[in-house]
Order: sequence, then structure tokens, then C-alpha cells
Amino acid sequence: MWVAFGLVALALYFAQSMTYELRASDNRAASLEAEQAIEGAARYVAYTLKTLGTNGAVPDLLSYQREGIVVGTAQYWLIGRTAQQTTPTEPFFGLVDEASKLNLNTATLEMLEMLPRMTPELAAAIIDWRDTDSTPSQGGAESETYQRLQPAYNCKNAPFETVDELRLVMGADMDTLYGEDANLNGILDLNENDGNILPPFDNRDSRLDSGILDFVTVYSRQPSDNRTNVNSRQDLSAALQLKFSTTRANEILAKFPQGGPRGGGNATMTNLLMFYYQSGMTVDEFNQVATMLTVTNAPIEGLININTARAEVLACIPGIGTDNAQSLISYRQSSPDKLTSVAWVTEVLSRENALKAAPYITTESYQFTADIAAVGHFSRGYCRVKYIFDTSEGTPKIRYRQDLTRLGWALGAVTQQKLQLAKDLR
Ligand SMILES: [Ca+2]
Ligand SMILES: [Ca+2]
Ligand SMILES: [Ca+2]
Ligand SMILES: [Ca+2]
Repeated sequence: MWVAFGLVALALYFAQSMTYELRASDNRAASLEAEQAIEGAARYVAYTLKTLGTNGAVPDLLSYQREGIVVGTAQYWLIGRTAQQTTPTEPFFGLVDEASKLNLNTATLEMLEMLPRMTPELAAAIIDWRDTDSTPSQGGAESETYQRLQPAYNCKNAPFETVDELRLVMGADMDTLYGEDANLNGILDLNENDGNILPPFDNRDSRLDSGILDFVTVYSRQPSDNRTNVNSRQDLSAALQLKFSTTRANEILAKFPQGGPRGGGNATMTNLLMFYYQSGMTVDEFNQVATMLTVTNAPIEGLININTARAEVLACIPGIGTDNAQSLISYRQSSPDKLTSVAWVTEVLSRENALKAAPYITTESYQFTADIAAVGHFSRGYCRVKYIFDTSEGTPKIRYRQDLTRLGWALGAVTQQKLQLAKDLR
């Protein structure tokens, strides 16, 4: 009798562990499917950027697939960001424009200080981290400070290569970097609005108070090749002749007298809005030539795309600030067909403010994040990988790849319920 009972128990035990084994290998198979779906998604994004992201264009949301795309038994989503002011509780799907963010390598101290959750000390430490000297700026930190840490390390004294490098910079704690968005999906998940019941700590105000990571990049870079440098009078003349009548082209050219500033001639144009104002062109005229023109022969780093930047980022730009950021966003929403070139800001900002903002703004984008989440069969095996694509050299290239699966579920409650329902129905 006892022997029989023992045998039954043993059999039950093995049956149980067999089920676990099966389920575990089934989950492994599912996450393998999800990983393959993500790789397929990355190829799809490269193709999308190649066809829709040419010459600095931001692919139109309606012209590519972003949500619940089925690949065999797997499914994937592109986790994006919206410029809407209200906090969504469900993810926004799409590619993320890196030029919609503030570039850590080019932003001035004053611009960095305007970011949400930024402290003057951290802003100063960011400048010290990337500048080549070892003299701490006020409130900042150089190697001397980092050498006192356990473990000790040196200040980089070179440009940021990833935004995650911020974790090494003095004063950049998790709260500052992530804010309430513990899974970095741009929406308020349940645990991000429950105070301190579940981590992270949040203020329970039903609004997502994002950290700095949501607003910064190191990738934004605009090429200048194959363009006309407006500082070359001869090239400018040729470019204007292409689009306008000879009479009109000569009228515009006459606004840029020969001989350089010393000979009573023209000053160097350091940005395109400066050129626009001096040229006497209408906004429509300028829109026709803007993408053909540049003010330098080298790539320009860190320009912010005023068509895609969120209010928090627009507010960092000199001449814009918190007040004008809202006006720009309202104009963007009411006049989506008028955003062809940077000249549209002159409809909202005073000439003085537009010229202050001018060195920092663009309407072109060449780098995009594809934040891809996927599940395998029966909605199992959740995975998430972030890719940064760069189109500034023509064919889209992957600049960075980071596995974000560890941050946990990032597709929101509705998708979770939908997938659960599909699972229950099978
Ligand atoms: Ca330094
Ligand atoms: Ca979140
Ligand atoms: Ca919480
Ligand atoms: Ca909050």
C-alpha cells in the first residue's frame, strides 16, 4: 500500500516536472519567434526609411505599419511618442524622430537647464563630461570629482556616444533619467501612477512626469553635401536661376552685395533664417529652395526639428521658451500644410526671437528610433529591442541596438487584454 502510494507520488512528480519542462521550452520557442519578428521589423523599418525618409523627410504615420503587425505566429509593434500635451494611457505607435530631441553634444548650458527634472549641477556636469578641458564649470564635475567615487573613473572629456552614458555623469540618478516612466514607453502605466505601492515612486497625479532620457539624443546630424552654400554668390545665383525667373533671381541676389563684410559687402550667413530675412523672399519662395540650400559644407549636428519636437524640447530653444513653445505647437496643428521649411516660425515668432532660435532649428530629420516590441505564438515570449537608424549617408544604417526586454511589458493594458482574450479563446 505505502509502496503503491509512493509510486503514484513519484509518477505525479515526474508528470508535473515534465509539464514545467514543456512550458519552459514552449516559452523559449515563443521568445525566439518574437526575436525573429523584431529582426524582420528592423528590416521593414530600414525599407520604410529608404522609401519614405528621403532628403530629411519624416515618414508619414499613415504610410507605414506601426501596430500589431503579424509575422507568422508572432506579432510586433513600434513604440513611439506623440506631441499631444495630454498623457495617453495607451502607447502611441510609430518611429521616433531623433531630431525631435535635444542633442547632449551640442546643447548649450542654458538649453540643458530648461529640460524637465534638470538641475543646474547636472547641466554643468554634462558640459564638463563632453568638453576637452579638465576645469570644472560652476557646479559641474571633472575627473577630480569622479576619482573620489567608488569605483573611481575619469571624466570622458569627449562627446557622448550614447544617451545611456548619462548614468556615469555626476547628478544623473535614476529619478532624473527615467522620471516616472520606469519602462520608457512614454505612457502612464498602472505602477507609474500608484504612488509608492509599486516602484517607481510617482506623484499619482495622472500625468506622466518623464525623465531626461525621454528628451535627449546624441544622434541628430544633418548632411550638407549636394547642396548650395548660400555664402558662395556664384552657386547661389545658379540655384536661384533653377527655380525663379532671371529677373527675380537677380533681385534676390542683389540683396547679397559682393565684396564681403569688410568691403561694405555681405556678412557670412550662419543659418538659413538669416538668409531668408536678408533675401526678401516670401515664405512660399523660400519653401521652394530651402532644401537645396545650406550655410556650410560640413554636416550640422544637433539641429532640432521644429515640426516634430515636443513642447518640453521646443522650450529649450533660445527665442522660443515655454510661452512660445505652445504657440508653435498650436500653429503646427492648425496649419500642417505650411511646415515645409523653417520659415514658418516667422509667422509665430518675432524677427528677433526667430533669429535667436535660427541656429538650432530645422525641418529635416535623418535619424530615427525604432523601439520594437514583439510576442511569439499564443502571445508568449515578450521581447523588446531599440534600434537607431541613420539615413544621413543615403541608405539607412543601424547606429545602435539595445535590448529593452528587461524593462518589462510596455504595450499598455488594452493590447495586453486583447492578447489575453485571443489566448483564452483558442
Ligand atoms: Ca571636461
Ligand atoms: Ca510607462
Ligand atoms: Ca509607483
Ligand atoms: Ca505623475
